[in-house]
This record gives sequence, C-alpha cells and structure tokens, in this order.
Amino acid sequence: MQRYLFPNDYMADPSVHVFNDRLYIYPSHDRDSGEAFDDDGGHFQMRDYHVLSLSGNPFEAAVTDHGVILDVNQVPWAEKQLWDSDVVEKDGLYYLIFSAKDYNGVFHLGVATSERPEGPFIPQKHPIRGSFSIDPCVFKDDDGSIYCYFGGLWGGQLQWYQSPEVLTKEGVDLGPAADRKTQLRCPADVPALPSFAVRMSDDVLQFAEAPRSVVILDVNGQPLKAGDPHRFFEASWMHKWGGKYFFSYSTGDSHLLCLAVGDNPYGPFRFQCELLQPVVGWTTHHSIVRYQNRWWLFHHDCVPSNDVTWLRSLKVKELPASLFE
Ligand code: FUB
Repeated sequence: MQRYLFPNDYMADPSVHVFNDRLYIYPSHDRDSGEAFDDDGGHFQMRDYHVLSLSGNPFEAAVTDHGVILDVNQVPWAEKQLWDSDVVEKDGLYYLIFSAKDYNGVFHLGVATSERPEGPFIPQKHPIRGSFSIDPCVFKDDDGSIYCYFGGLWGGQLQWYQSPEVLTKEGVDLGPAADRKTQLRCPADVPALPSFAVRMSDDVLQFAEAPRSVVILDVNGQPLKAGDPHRFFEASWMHKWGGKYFFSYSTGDSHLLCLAVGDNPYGPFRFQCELLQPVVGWTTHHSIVRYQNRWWLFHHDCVPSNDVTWLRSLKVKELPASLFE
C-alpha cells in the first residue's frame, strides 16, 4: 500500500520527523518556473518552503498544511533554488537547515530557527561558514551531538569540493575539481566521489569541524566504485536503530534509493540493499522514520504530473522492520 500525501500541490524531497507525537514533513515546494530541463537541475526553481503535519496512520490521517515557513526573499544571502531541507530540535528550538544558491550561482547551506516545528522560521543573515553543495540531513545522536550529512553531484556541485587526493585516485587523474561531469567521465573502476558528514556546533548554527568524507563500502569491504549503480549521488538520510547507523541515499542517474549501515555517525557504511526501484521522474529522494512502532518511507514521484520531472508529489509507503534488525 502507498499513498499520495498532498494532492493539492507539488512537493518533493520529504524530510520527516516526529515532534510531540506528531509527524512533521519538511518538503521542497516544486513549481513550474518555465526553465527548461538541464543536467544541473536548472528546472528546480523553488522559492519557498511549507511544512505539513499529520497525526495517526500516515496512510489515512488528514494532512495539515501549515503554510509558508520561509521564503527566499527573507534570506539575504540566497538568490534562488531552495532545494532540500531538514529540521532538528535542540533545547526546545527548531533548526531548519536548507540548501540554496547564492548570487554567484553557488550552493550553500543556511540555518533558520523557530520555537515551533510548524514555523515560521527566521533565517540567519549568512550561510553556514564553509558550507557547500545541497541536501542537508540533520541527525541528533543519543548523546545530543548533531550531525549534518550533505552533498549532491552535478547540479548539486559536490564534485567541485573534492580534494586533489580524491580526484586523483589509483593513479588516475579525474580532471579539474570544477568539472561537473567528473563522475561521468572518470573510469568506472575508481572509488566513487564521497558525500560529507560534519558535527554541528553547540548552537547548531555552524560546522564544529571540517566536513569528513562519507565512504560506502561494497560487500567485499572496498569503497563503492564510480561505475557502481549503488554509488552515492544525493539525498542523504541518517537514522539510528539498535545502536546501528543507517545511511540511505539516492543514486541519481541510476535512480535507486539505497541503504548502508555503519557503527558510528561518520561511517564507513556497508552497502546493505536497494530500498526503492526507479520511480516515474528523474529524481528520487526520501526519508525514513519510525512512527507508532512502524517504519515509514516518505518519498516522491512524478505520476500525478504525468512525468514532468520538476513537478513531484509526496508519497508514503511502509518498510519492513527486518531491514533494520
Ligand atoms: O529538489 C531539488 C533536488 O532534486 C534535490 O535537492 C535533490 O535531492 C533532488 O531530489
């Protein structure tokens, strides 16, 4: 069974959390901007965020739209493209971490705060110092430490920020860091470009350290290769269960959602399985949440828009608990 959650509007990239026994969904808000499709996601011209919430069985419960919680015009440093976001709670404050392009066309991560999970959120004047790329996932560990997982290839610019060591692997020069198609041009048998994980500062407004590479290992304990259909592309998600850290992500141009597991928040993570087969539409992006003793996968597809890839619709399906045992 599965359900389209919000037929009234096009939304995508759901980050879902339980706050005060209620499910809060933080999606991207798709719109038809008239921009043509391109490999850098220029057609994703989102300008605001809403938050949705529900209480009860996600297959049936009424979904409340709490309206606009942040508009790009409120963010001094951001020009356009409010892409994926996520929210974490600390000491009664809610922190929305979001991705947007600055006036130079460069993606950064920003923070906005609210006293309520349904917002509205007040943005900081500047992006997080040293932040780059897209798709933040914020995860609070049992000891209260907060980590941000982020990064997305091609239009998400992740390939711009790899170190020379990463771009020159096994004696193979993968070319300049700013080459957005590095992953397409490079030999399939070199290690895939990694995403990043970073611990947040105590006030959740800055990185507390330099971001660290997130390595995903194959069944033989070797880093996944660039040509592997299970390699990371975007849409990081982290959840913890039974003392294990589950890192899930989208593989982008092979259109899968995958699950990997590790023993600590930084990884490495061992590839475990495919979570979702390709959906209608180019992108696939999700979150996993345990709610009322069941596991839920929130994601999107483009069935309702007849495969218009920048007009996506939110969906939910149940996952078997055995995935996380
Ligand atoms: O919504 C814009 C981008 O599309 C997201 O940041 C990616 O993860 C993909 O879903």
